[in-house]
Amino acid sequence: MLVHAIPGNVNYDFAADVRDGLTRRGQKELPSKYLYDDVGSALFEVISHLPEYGLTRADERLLRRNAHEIVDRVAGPAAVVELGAGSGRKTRWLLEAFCRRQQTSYYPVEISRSALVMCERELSDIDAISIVGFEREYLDGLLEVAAYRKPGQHLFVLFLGSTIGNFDRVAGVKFLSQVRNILQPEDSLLLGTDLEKSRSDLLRAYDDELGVTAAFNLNLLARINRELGADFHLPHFKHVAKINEEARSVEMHLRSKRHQVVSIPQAESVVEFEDGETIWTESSHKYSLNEICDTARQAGFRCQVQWVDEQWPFAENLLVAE
Ligand code: AVI
Repeated sequence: MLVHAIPGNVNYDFAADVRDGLTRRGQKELPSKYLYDDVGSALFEVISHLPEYGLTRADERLLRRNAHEIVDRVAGPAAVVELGAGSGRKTRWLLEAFCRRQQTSYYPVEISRSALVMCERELSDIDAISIVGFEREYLDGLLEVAAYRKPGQHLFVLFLGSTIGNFDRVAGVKFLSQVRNILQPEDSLLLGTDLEKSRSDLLRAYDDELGVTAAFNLNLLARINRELGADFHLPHFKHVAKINEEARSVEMHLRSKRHQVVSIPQAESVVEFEDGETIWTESSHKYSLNEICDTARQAGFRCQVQWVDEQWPFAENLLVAE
C-alpha cells in the first residue's frame, strides 16, 4: 500500500462567486460546491447515516452486492479514478474486488482536502493498492491522471453518490461529454444516480427531522462569515426543501425570515434581503432508468448494465466509452 497526496491549486474564487450569486437581479444563488468545507463535509457524512436519506446506503449496498460482477465487466488492466471520493467508505467494496484481480492504482479526485484525508485513511489498509489523491476539480484531476496512463492501460472512472444530480440536466450531459473526451474507447464509467421517488420521500430526505440537512445548508452562510468576514445572523434564515416538478428535482434554499442587510467585506458587497426571499443553494435531479441511458448515449457512452437497489430507488450504471 502506498499513499500520496498531490496538493491542490483548486481554481475557484469563493469571494467572486459569492458576490456574483448574491448581488445579481432576481433569484439569489450560491454554487452547491461551496457546501463542502470541513464542517460541510462532516455534516454530509452524518446525513448519509440518517434514516430519511437512503441514497448513500443504497449506493453502498449496490456496490457491496455487485462488486465482483462490476469488476469482471471492466476492461483491464485498469487504473481506478474516483471523482468526488468523499469518505471512500463505499468504494472499498470495488477496490477490494479489483485488488483481487490486479495490483491497483486508485486516484481519488476531491476539492475537499479533509475528505481526501478521510478517504486515504479509510482505504489504506487494502492490500495491493496504491493511492494517489488529487486535490483538484473533477476534470482537472481526471486530465492529470489520463496524462500519466500507461500504454494498454484502461481507466475505470467512478462518479458515485448521484453527484451528477447536482448538475442540471443539460450541464450533466455536458459534464459527461467532457469526461468522455478525456477517456479512450472501452474505458468505463460507473455512474451512481438517484431515481425518481415520491414527493414525501424527497421532502423528508432533504429536510430531516433532526435538522442535520438544515445545518448543512446554513453552514454555507457560516462559512461566508468565517472566510469572508460577513455578518450573516444564522437564526434569521431558515432551511427550505422544495420540489421542482418541471425540473424533476428537489431544491435547497435559505429563506430570509425578515427584511435584513448583510455585509460581506471580503466580497466587497452589502446584500439586502426581502422578508421571505431565498438563496438557492442546491438542486438534486432525479432520473429514470431509460433517461440515464439516453443521457449516456448523448455523451458518447453506451449503457452496459444497470443495477437497481430494492429498498431505495437508486441505480448504479456501467457506461462504456464508444
Ligand atoms: C452530494 N449530493 C448528491 C447530495 C444530494 O443528495 O444531492 C447532497 C445533499 N444535499 C442534501 N442532502 C444531501
